[in-house]
Amino acid sequence: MRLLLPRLPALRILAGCLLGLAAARACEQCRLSYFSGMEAAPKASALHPDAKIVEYTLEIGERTLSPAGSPTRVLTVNGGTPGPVLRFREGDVARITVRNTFTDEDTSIHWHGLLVPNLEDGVPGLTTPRIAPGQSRVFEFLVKQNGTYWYHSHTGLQLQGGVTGAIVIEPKETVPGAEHVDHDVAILLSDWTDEAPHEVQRTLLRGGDWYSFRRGTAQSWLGAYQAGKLSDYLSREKSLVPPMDLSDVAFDAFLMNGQRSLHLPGKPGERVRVRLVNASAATYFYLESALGALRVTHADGQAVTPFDQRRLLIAPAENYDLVIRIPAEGSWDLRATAQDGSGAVSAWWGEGLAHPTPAPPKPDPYGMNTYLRSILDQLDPEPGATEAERPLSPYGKFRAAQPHPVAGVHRDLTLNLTGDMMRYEWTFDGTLPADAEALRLKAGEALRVRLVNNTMMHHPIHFHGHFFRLVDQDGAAPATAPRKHTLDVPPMSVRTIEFTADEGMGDWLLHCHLLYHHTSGMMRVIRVTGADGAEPPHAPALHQMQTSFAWGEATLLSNHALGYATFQDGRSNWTAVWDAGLRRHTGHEAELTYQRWLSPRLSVFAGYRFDTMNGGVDGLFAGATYRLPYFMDARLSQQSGGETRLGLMKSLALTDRLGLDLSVQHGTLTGTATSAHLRYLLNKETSLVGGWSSDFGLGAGLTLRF
Ligand SMILES: [Cu+2]
Repeated sequence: MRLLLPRLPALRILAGCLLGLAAARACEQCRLSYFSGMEAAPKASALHPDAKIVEYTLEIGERTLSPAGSPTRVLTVNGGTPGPVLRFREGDVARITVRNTFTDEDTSIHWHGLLVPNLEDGVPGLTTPRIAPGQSRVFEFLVKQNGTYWYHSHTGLQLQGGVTGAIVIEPKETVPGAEHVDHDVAILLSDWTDEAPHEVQRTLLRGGDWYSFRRGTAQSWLGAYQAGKLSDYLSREKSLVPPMDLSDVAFDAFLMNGQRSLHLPGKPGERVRVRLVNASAATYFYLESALGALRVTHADGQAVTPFDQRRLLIAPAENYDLVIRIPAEGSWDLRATAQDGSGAVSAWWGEGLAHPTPAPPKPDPYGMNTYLRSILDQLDPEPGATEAERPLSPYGKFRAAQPHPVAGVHRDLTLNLTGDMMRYEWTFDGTLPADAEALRLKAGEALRVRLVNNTMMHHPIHFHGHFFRLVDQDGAAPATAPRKHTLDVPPMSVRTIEFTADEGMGDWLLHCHLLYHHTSGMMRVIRVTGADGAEPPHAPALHQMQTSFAWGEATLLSNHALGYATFQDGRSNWTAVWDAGLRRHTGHEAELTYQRWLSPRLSVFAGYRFDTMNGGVDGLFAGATYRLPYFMDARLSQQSGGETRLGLMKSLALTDRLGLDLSVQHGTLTGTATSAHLRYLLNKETSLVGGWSSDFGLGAGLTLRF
């Protein structure tokens, strides 16, 4: 066993990690010299000397504010969230100074939906130098489009913290036939949590049902039984399909322009252009108004032939322009309701009697099959089909006001949207960004991408620096297909997009705009080479995100104390577990392990065990875990000294608060041990526990999560 040690996967992987780290450092160095070379090249103001220069300064910092009602740390742009609306006219040169006033955090700003040179795209480390604390960077680019867009930090989770704002670009000339409006207002939708965003991500990674419990969408045996869906619940568990979720996180408030309710100016009979941007980190909204169907004039900044939609689904990072008319009497709202039904926020126009918009029907947590069927029906609608109760994005109604043919050589690519809900890992093609090759495309080449969503969640996919257009089901792409920067791909369905790599050489990011999916790995770099295949003047780099987190749990019962602590980095976990009797002669057992996940179902591990229970001995061990149907976990290990152990574990959600943990384990030297414990969720950190184990007997106590 001792001789085997250097061959243990743990050590080999550790060595690989260290080499990888060195390579990444070297790569960062070459990227820095590339950046300094690029910064020296002529800027937009020199290239377009006749253009008007419009300047802004954005100061990124932090303040104590109360977005959800109680004081908390908020990340701000010029002292508030959202930041100022940046207004331009098509043809201007934008010169924006971004100043980082944080004491210990980098920052960045990405211009979402704007066609800018690669260096100005704002993805730190990938396209643009990161902005260190106390430093500034001046962005300069030609504004070569019009419409509504937005900006946000692309560093870590700063978008969730509040670093965002709207961009409004007027057309160069008045558009013939454009609807006249009396007011023009930008509304930024966001989701707010008083928890630190880093803590949200840690909570998602550690697993458990805390957020779905808070949203009231947690599934359980009792809930399924009461809904008459027990057989659906069991067949889902049997085939290891995670519960469908319309959201991952539970939020404390939904906001419009940082407020829980907005009152906007306007007189009876006036018309208002509403520029809605979904700047939330993780929330899809249904937009609806008591005034009647919404008149949609632009999607993702692009003019569409105006159409009406009663309930408009807006994905994170998408934006729509609407035109509303203020009625003669009363106060009317435009309501944005979180798709999961967990909250809403409204903007109001007019004075007098309030006319609130009724809430859309709440989703049924057990209605997964109905929802999936409704998605299929909507993607392939019967002629004359009416708007669904819970509609998808109205892409079928989009007709671009101006045709935009995609030219160039076509290449086809399929990108699978993949996820491991249990470990909260979201990816493309099941590959983490660090292990993925950049997708290569020659300048001028057109790529058609089939986005195949193999998960039970919606994903809003955003491509940097380019517009793409939606190709319909049969692959035909009429020139009136809308151009978009962000596209919702519903659960278990396919959407196809195409675009031409015509915005310059360089690395461009393609990612899911659910922030916690993006940070967990649902991103890919598209590397545009020269038309002749010449490489960009820098080595491929990564848009790096924090991948390491730690958490644990300690349970103190009247008869024994047990728990674990783990440090996770990507697909690796370093874990300590312990279980010790509190009465005499009951012994203890502890393990230190390195575990590596090979697939969502399979992991291998190796470690050292300290064991004084049931004739156990100390020694090295190695083994594997495998997830069986019904989310039952099997664990097989072989220890030096001859102990072979097989364990089976299963957790049952009896109600949304009450769980039952069952385990049985057999060791060739230590015999059979069984246990059954009930857990009652008190709050995020604490549960009451009570039960029986063959090693320690009956006991009750408390679990603390940290
Ligand atoms: Cu996603």
